[in-house]
Amino acid sequence: MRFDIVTIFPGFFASIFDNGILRRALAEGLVTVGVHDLRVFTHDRHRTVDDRPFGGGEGMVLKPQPLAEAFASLGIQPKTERVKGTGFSPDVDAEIEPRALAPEGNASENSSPIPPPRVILLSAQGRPFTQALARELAATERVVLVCGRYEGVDERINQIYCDMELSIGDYVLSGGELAAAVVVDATMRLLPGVLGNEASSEFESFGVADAEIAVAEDGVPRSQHGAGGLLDYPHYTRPAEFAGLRVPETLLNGDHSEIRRWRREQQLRKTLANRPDLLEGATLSKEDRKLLDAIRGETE
Ligand code: 6GU
Repeated sequence: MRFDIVTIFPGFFASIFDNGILRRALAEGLVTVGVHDLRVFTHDRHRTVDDRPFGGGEGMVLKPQPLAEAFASLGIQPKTERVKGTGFSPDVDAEIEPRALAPEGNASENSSPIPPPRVILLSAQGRPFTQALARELAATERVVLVCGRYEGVDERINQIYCDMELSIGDYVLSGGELAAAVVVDATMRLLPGVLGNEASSEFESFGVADAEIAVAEDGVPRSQHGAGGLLDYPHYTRPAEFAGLRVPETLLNGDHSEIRRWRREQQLRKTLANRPDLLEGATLSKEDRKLLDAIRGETE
């Protein structure tokens, strides 16, 4: 999978891609990221990327021309000219800063139809980014992320090129860079082989709910959180006693069905306390509902 990020702060991403799971995935060629400096596509002495808003008001707006040229250099056509199955021209690599690039792994040079890239504008006005959407993107060959800045991006860019406008939450960031990093992280960790500890066959169909893939071979549910799911249960590691607090006895006993029940109850408790809104969309068994009623009764 390949991400292309268009930004006026290319340096922002260095530390993000230089650490942890992302670094390993890049080094192993499981994913490729190109970071593209929008100022490269300006032609004036001051490398101007923004201008004042028509109609007046605060702040500056990203000009359409540098963005249009950035798209062209990436082989991204206007939506109306994208032909299904043709994808993008693979010779875009010449335009990409080598620093941000992993070695080309399985570049798609075969003749099979390449799905068209998803072009995403990151802005506080976007639809919410969710685990379900991360799964959708993980099944996409190529994702282009456009980082908004200032007061916004000329709306014609959104109209002409962008398949979707995404927000990472109900707060205002000073730019889309942090959001782009969030989208890349959440998406690439779902790619087969990236986390290293799951059988890739489990991930062949990305449409499955987290709950369905969350049971490990020993029958103990794995850590999980996702769309349609509950919040995760609490985790403990050694020592069994720390600062006078003992790890719950259930986790020390090795009774897997008891552990499963304990974790499910903790998930219900945590979700009820922190995200009661998730309970409406969650798949709950009869036992779950009974437990929930009991937990609700405790606090009254
Ligand atoms: Cl994607 N951009 C900005 N500027 N603010 C945000 C956001 C994105 N998502 C939440 N707030």
